[in-house]
Amino acid sequence: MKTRAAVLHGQNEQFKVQEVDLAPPGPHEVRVRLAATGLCHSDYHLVTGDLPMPYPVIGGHEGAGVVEEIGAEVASVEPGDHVVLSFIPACGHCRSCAAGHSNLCDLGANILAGPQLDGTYRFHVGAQGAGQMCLLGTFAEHTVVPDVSVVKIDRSVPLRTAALIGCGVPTGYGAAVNKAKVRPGESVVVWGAGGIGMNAIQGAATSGARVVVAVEPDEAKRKLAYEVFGATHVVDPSAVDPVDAVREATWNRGADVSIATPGVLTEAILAQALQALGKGGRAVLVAVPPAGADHLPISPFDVVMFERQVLGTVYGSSNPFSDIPQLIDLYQSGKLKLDELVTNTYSLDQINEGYADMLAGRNIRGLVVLSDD
Ligand code: CXF
Ligand code: ZN
Repeated sequence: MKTRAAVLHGQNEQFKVQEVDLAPPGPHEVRVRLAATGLCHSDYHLVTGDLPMPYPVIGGHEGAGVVEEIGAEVASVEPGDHVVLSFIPACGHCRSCAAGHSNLCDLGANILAGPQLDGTYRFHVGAQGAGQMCLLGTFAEHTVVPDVSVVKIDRSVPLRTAALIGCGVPTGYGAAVNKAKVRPGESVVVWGAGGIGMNAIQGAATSGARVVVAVEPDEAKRKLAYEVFGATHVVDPSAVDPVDAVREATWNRGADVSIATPGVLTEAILAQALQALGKGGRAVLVAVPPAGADHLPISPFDVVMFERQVLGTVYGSSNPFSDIPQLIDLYQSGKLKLDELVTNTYSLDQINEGYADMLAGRNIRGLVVLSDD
């Protein structure tokens, strides 16, 4: 079939919205009509090359939609089912999945390769195969993805809201809840209050953190972090030294937990996130480091003598098949804020405008609406 997609043809180019060919789903694959997709910074890393993928590539890895067709041997969903797309597939059987760490599923090794799991392309631009970001390619009206990348959800959830649970929400919320395991009374600092950081803030707040410091240069984001998502302190790092501000907010102890979520994990922010730690503090690194970054600016002596920990997390250390439905339950019971994350909506044709807004700091999450579902 023909569909429309935002295709990236080369480094530092814009997404080109164009008609593309989409092959039918193969065995263990499903075709999804997408309702909406979020504009995550990671797709912009495809533009800069911080995340290397072969071009052409269909961007997008945060989306939700309706299953239209299933390939052979698909048993988990049927046409008409509503699904959130998981940016890491979860096979359920590999050692990581079996141990309850599906975010580390062995199939995750393929998410930046381009083609589907069998090595062939579902999307073609003319005669050329086009890869799919994270096997998904949600910057498209329709896509074909592995069945282990779709999580069935209840039809009562608006799909535009559910799309956010594909990446930003579990990544940020899970960084606080699953990886840092924030405990009541702890002090948490979150670096960046964008699509990931705002969810880390709400994860820390709902876990009972006594202090939640949001370090964010943009005033509108600071205001939302404080008024809506549960930050107790907000800091403009262009006006004051954020490490000093964290010490002040924590009775000079430093943070128990420091979560780094900026669009790009620069060495300067990374150094501040580590310096803000108190004794026994846990730093949780979420953001994608720039290509070539190869060391952590923390003294091994401090790691030993103050028992500081530096932890990485991907997908908020979530298990998509259990955590995505659980996040939806939390949203439906009023315990998780999602609608407030969407700052602007766009059509697919406006996708480059959406990224310009993100880069200018105007978006928490920009959402591209792809259908009326
Ligand atoms: C990223 C992590 C690196 C691969 C692509 C997705 N996470 C969230 O955006
Ligand atoms: Zn993402």
